[in-house]
Amino acid sequence: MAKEIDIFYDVALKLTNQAGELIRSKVGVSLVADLKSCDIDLVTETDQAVEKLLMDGIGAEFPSHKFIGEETVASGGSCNLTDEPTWIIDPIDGTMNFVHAFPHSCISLALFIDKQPQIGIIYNPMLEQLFTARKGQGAFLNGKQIHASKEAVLAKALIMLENGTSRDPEKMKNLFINQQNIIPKIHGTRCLGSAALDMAMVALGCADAYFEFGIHVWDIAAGELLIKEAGGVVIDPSGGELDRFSRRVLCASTPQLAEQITANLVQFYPMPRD
Ligand code: LIP
Repeated sequence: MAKEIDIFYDVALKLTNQAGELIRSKVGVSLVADLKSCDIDLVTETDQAVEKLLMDGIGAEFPSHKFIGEETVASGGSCNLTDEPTWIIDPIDGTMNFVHAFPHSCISLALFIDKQPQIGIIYNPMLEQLFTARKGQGAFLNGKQIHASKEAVLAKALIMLENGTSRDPEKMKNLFINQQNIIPKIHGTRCLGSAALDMAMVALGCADAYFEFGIHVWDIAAGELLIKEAGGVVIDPSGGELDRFSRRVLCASTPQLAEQITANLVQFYPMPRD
């Protein structure tokens, strides 16, 4: 199976680079964005074209493989993970950034087999940042191994915090309460506008944690393996095991830091699940 996964990885990487060229060619072009769940949840033709390029390319090489893609699910496609080899794809994570030519968007692509992540790829084509991870083989940025920080003290933590793509009043109220609770107790927060790139910063060791209520499985699928292979933890924000379809995630450099963040969070349970 290891040899097969090598082949899956090589094909995925080739297609990701092609998709990156497509994204680069469209940056700054006056893009027409359609609205999804609200006026800050955007999708462009490039999101859809990238997802099609990846799915068509992988499907041509491996016809039995399954897919969970953000834009395919948005059009009524399946969001069901089985034991079959399944690619979980966010074609452009940070579509709002892409529309504004703010250079923090990425392709997020993960392969799951028997419901376990085997490959994680997060590629920001605007800044040429290629984050990769293979199960049991470490995490890398542009081929150089990376490691999560060893930060275990909340007061010294730099935490990635997103405003999200929802206007839901209850969700926004929870976001503001958690910001008020946690910001006075830490070094600071940063917001990239992309869940996958936030997770890449934790794997890179330049941020110590990230949490968000309201993400989707395609936002976190690649980042989960990247952080775990970099030595960090990815769990449910209440402290339990990650539930990939619950639309909740907490990532941290160490279990000790994760525990302190959990103790300071007011929990929120986005519905519906993925
Ligand atoms: C989203 C980001 C948003 C973040 C969400 C998701 P999308 O990506 O734009 O900042 O909070 O978790 O990652 O919807 O543009 O692919």
